[in-house]
Amino acid sequence: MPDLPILYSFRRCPYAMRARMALAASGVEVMLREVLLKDKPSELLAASPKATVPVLVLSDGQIIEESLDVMQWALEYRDPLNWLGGKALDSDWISACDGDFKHWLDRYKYAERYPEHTAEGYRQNAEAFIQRLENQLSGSEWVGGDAANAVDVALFPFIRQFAGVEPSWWQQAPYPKVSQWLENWLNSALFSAIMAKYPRWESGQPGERFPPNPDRGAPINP
Ligand SMILES: N[C@@H](CCC(=O)N[C@@H](CS)C(=O)NCC(=O)O)C(=O)O
Repeated sequence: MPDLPILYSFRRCPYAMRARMALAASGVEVMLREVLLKDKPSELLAASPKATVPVLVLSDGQIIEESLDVMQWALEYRDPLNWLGGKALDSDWISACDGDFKHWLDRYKYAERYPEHTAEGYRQNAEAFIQRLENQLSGSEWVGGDAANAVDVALFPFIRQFAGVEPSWWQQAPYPKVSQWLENWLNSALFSAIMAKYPRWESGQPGERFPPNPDRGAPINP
């Protein structure tokens, strides 16, 4: 077996999802090690003391420990869908998503941990970003323009999380364009491929090949 990069990942983590999507789209194979955030393996902590996922360990020992950097690395390696076009990963959309939007999303999702305000209040703050996205998607099918690119991919797992907090509210929320955009991603073969379930990684094991079926995981437009 070739010396593949190792990806420490957690299936439901939105940062890990965006990284897995870029890896799968690029067609690069890695050994995925599914971890539990509550009980991280010492190998992950040794590779990356900041202890967040995703972390990619390259065969030369280089550590890539930010999801956007994993995306950049994968897409620089191979970018068949031209997701990096126009320096997509430098987009203000991503900094707004990972900054303010994520801040309010966490409070909306775990409102009981932040009793100063109601879940609805947190949701309304998060909706400022969703409304901007709705306006953007009223002018083009994808955030990145006429075709999906890395900006769309980077945002998608977080919008999915937002929509999933109160699905019945989301279904009637006034964001038809965002809703359609989200459905496109949710129904994509690429998303199914990256959400394949893996057993928890056990120390001493190499990990599982990812994507699970490269023919499905490789270049698939949403
Ligand atoms: N800036 C990091 C954030 C990654 C992150 O916060 N991941 C979460 C899981 S979604 C994590 O690992 N948290 C550590 C923990 O829960 O212990 C990135 O983009 O990769």
